[in-house]
Amino acid sequence: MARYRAYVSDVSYFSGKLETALRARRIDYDRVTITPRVLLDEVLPNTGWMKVPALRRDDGRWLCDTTPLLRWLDREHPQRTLIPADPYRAFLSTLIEDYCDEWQWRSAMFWRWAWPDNARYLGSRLGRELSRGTVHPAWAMGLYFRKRQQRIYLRGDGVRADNFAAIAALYPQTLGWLEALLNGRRFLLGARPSLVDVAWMGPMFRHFAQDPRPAALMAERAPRVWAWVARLWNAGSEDWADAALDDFGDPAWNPLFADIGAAYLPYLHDNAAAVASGAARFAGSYGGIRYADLPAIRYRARCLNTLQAAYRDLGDAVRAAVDARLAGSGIVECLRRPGAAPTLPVIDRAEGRACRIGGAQRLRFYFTGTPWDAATEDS
Ligand SMILES: N[C@@H](CCC(=O)N[C@@H](CS)C(=O)NCC(=O)O)C(=O)O
Repeated sequence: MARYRAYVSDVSYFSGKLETALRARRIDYDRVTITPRVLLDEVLPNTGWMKVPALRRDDGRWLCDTTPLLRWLDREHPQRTLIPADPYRAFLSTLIEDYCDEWQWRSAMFWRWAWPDNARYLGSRLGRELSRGTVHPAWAMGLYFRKRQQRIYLRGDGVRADNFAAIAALYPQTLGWLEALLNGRRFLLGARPSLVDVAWMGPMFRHFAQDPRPAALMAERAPRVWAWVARLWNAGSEDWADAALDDFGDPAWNPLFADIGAAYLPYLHDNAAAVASGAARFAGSYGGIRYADLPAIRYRARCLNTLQAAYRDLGDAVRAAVDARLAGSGIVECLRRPGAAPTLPVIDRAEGRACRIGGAQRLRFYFTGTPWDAATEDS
């Protein structure tokens, strides 16, 4: 029996991210693909939220939330670590990880759920996965989840007829960025995988490389990205621990940094302002796309605080190097501008928060899933 048990879904963004890291690092784990009952009876009471992935160690310790979890794993298992050892690369990698986790999410959900052919296929896969051990037929579960995901992550996440084409264009643009970065490199920072590769596997693996529509586009337009996804999934078979990492000096990083500065961080600031004011929804234009109705997400207000704290904690010389590399992108200004919800806790805890959930809440979660934010939160 392996030391860890990973609770995952075969189609999940963040499960794909965690499994890529575990495999690359040769950390053994048994896979448990979730059902509603496993989520309600095991994952939720031990982690405080009903999300995958979650990790249970053989000593009974539960871990969740891939961002702090990857750091926890690097501390716990010092061989084949993924987070760059030097603070300059580590900070830029963290910035990109946050962008991949939170800003690429809409694009990945869009390409999965916006067109009926892809959405029906994914609905049927999810239906099969989630109906195991329940009285619900797979087709009904699939239909339910397709409608639920479209309600929460398309319409509920600001997708409308007037921005549909612009949102659709984001993924092909991203393919172009990664295709350029992988020109002459096996991984995004050179000869070995690191945090930025794993972060990009969130959107790129379970969604873009495996959902039929975006996968066809990837194979056609970005064969290097297509090969890199498979290489990363197989990175456990290579010996790479000592290879040096590039320093983000390649100008091919510039369009990505430009999007973080022009779209993602301004969005995080507006989101934090909405959370601070108690608003449930807000509007804004990011990267030239107008979103008339976005949800205010508490977790992402914490993301802003986490990035700003990491920036503040850099030593002066490292911060100057970061500022120089990011000059002109708008990122540094956003990192220095105070956020509107500074008292919300940073995201630094991988240990699950055990919680007791009442019958009514269990029933609500069963039908609607946990909200975007955790059921319980650090304070
Ligand atoms: N920040 C979390 C996000 C985890 C997450 O959102 N997982 C999704 C699947 S990829 C989920 O379980 N969603 C549950 C739901 O939609 O009800 C992490 O990095 O692990």
